[in-house]
Parts: sequence; C-alpha cells; structure tokens
Amino acid sequence: MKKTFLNLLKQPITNSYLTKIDKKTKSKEFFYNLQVVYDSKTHLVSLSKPVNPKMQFTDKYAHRASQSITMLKAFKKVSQNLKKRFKPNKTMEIGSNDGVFLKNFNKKEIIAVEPCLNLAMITKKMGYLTYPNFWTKSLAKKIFKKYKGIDLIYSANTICHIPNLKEVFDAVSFSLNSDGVFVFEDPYIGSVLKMNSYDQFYDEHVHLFSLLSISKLLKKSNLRIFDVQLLSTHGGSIRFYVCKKFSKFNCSKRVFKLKSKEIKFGLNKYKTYLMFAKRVKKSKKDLLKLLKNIKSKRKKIISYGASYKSATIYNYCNIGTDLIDYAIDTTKNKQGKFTPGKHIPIKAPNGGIKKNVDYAFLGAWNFIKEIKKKEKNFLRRGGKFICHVPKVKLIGL
Ligand code: DWN
Repeated sequence: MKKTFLNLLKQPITNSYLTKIDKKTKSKEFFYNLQVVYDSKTHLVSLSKPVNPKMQFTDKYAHRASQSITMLKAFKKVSQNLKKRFKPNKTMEIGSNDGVFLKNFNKKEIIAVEPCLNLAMITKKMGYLTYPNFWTKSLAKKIFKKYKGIDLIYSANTICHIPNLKEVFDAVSFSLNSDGVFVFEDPYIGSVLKMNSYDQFYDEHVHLFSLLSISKLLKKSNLRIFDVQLLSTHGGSIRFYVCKKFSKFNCSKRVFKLKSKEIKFGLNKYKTYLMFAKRVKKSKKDLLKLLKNIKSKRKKIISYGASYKSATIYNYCNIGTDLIDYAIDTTKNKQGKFTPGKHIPIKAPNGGIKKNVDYAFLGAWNFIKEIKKKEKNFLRRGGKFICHVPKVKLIGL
C-alpha cells in the first residue's frame, strides 16, 4: 500500500531552463504537484505521479556529468575497480550522459544507451557506439541480436529516473550473461533522511532506493544483490552489485550488515518518513528566516550552482530574485538562461564569486569540498556559504 508522506508543492520540470521570461514563455511553463509516497509492501519511496519521461529527457538536456572534478575522479575509480574485479569483455552503460564513465574504456569494449539526443551525439562523436534510446525490453532485444550477452552493465544516476523498474530489471536480466554483473548507483534514501536533503526529490528522481526495496524488486526479475556499497557522491549514494539468481557470486557480509542497519534505522516504517517530512517543513522555515534576515541587512546573496536539486528548494520555499540575485554555474548551456519555476538568472562564474557578493547559497552542496577549494578568496574576504543540509547554517573559513 502506498502512503503519501511529503508534499513539496507545485514544481516545474527541472531540466526546463528558460531562455527568456516573457509573458508567453511563463504561461507555457509546465508544473505538477510533487508528492512523495512510501510503499509498505516493497519499501520503495517514489513520486506519487511521475512526469512523462519524453518531456524530461529531450534533445536539450542540460546536465553534464563531467562538470565536477569530484565526479570525473569517481567515474575513473569505479571503472578501474570494475575492470579489475569482473574482467568484462563486453560492457554496456545505461544513461551515458556526456561520456564521463565511457571515456575510461576502450571504444570497442563498451556500448552506451542514452535517450537525450544531444548527449548521445557527444559520445557518438567521441567514437562510442551509442543507442539514442530509453532502456526498454525491446531495446535490450535489439542489442542482444547484435552483441549476444553482456558481461557488465553499469549505470549511475539513471535507474532511479525510470518509472517502470520491472521493465528495467527484466531487460537487464535478459541481456546479462549467466555470470554477468549489473552495477548501478543512485542517491540513497538513508542519506536523504539523515542529511534532510529533501532537494533529492524532483521530477527526475522518480524513486529513491534502499537495499530493502531493491532486494525485493529484483527478485521479480530473477536477479539478486551480491554486494553493496554506500558512497559519498551526490551527498550519499548507494551502489548495488547484482547478478542472476543462480549465478556464481556469493552474497557479501556487507549486504546482511546494511539490511539490519536499514531496519534499525526504520527504512521499513512509514513513521520514519513522516518524521522526515516534519524536519523538511522546519528546514524551509529556517532557510527563509535566514535569507530574509540577511537581505534586510542589504547584503547580496547568489546561488552557487543552478543544480536540478536546487529547483526543488526554490519552488518549495518560494525563493526568487527577491532573495537571490542570480546563480552561477559552470555548465555552458545553462548560462544566460533562467532557473525553472522561480526564474533566477544564471551566469558564468568567470573566475569565481564576484567581490560584491556577501553570501552564496550552495545549490551544489554535494560538491562543497571542491567549491570551498575553488572559492578560497571569497571565504578569505569574509564571504559565507549558506547550506540547508543537514541543518540550515552558514559556512565560513
Ligand atoms: O541525477 C542527476 C544528477 C546526477 O545530476 C540528474 N537528474 C541531474 C543532475 O542533478 P543536479 O543538477 O542536482 O546535479 P549536480 O551535479 O549536483 O549539479 C551541480 C551543478 O553545479 C552543475 O550544474 C554544475 C554546477 N557546478 C558549478 O557551477 N561549479 C558544480 C561545481 C562542482 C562547481 O564548482
């Protein structure tokens, strides 16, 4: 049974950065109600009504995974580890974005699946065979005809974007060799509850996974988890190592340990999620109080990173240009545009935070270490970051 625990109000599609904000463009902007549910049967946390993926993963997809040094390093490390541990001959990536993972592989060893046409074009130009499609059973059949079974399927920050998980897992099960491995990682619901990072809920994050929920769902597709890892990336992610039901892999102790930890933490109880929802309401109140207080002193606040996540905060808390002057972002195709819903202008950082800025809200709080290193001068002159996780606070030198 699915029960709603969180209402994040009217939200736009996070990838819909506006090129202008005249009356016509504003009237065409699409909004939906962002409500989050807990399924007591599967323990899965999902959006109550996912948006149509064709409206999200278009040929104008803005996010580029290669924008942060942290992620470049993380993808290099995981590709090296996977090659060493599983020695795959044939690898496939689902959701290859701008090739941040692919580029660690020889062009003949890996194929890619990426539904956003503009991104698929990037990796095609790099020389990687890329299917510009959504991951479905019919695509899996098409690929199987040509390549037969796959040894390793990898996916980062993609599986949680797909509404129909049964179809995803069935297609994986169909494509894998008998001892093939499916490794995927996505933001972890345990970290979201701990960090109060409610901004991990937006149209693209249709589900937030736990070990408890994914173990249950995989069974229906004759798959099982044999290893698991908690990661620090994106403010707390979970990496699952999955194989076919009768494959050679023994289940690692880490799986049993994390399962009992999740039960102790209450990830299988509706009450846990209701308590989280209360903390979210308080976070909104605290953030608005802090921003309004700073603004009353005539100080300048900007946003650091026009992330998809930050759209949830701005729209839920009703934060617009009255509080935040503009956002800076290194992603070229976001620059010169406006954030979805609240229409905050996005600028290029051009060498970092400007001297007349007093505070920078961390829209990309998940890269705080990298950002603090880059913005030493801002901190040295007394500038402060505003962060909403785990509690609303100021961060200085
Ligand atoms: O799953 C998803 C994640 C992985 O990426 C997608 N659904 C969409 C996207 O979400 P996001 O925008 O919340 O992700 P990031 O990677 O946390 O976004 C950070 C933003 O900040 C990027 O636009 C790049 C920007 N940035 C910057 O301007 N300066 C980042 C760093 C590290 C910087 O120094």
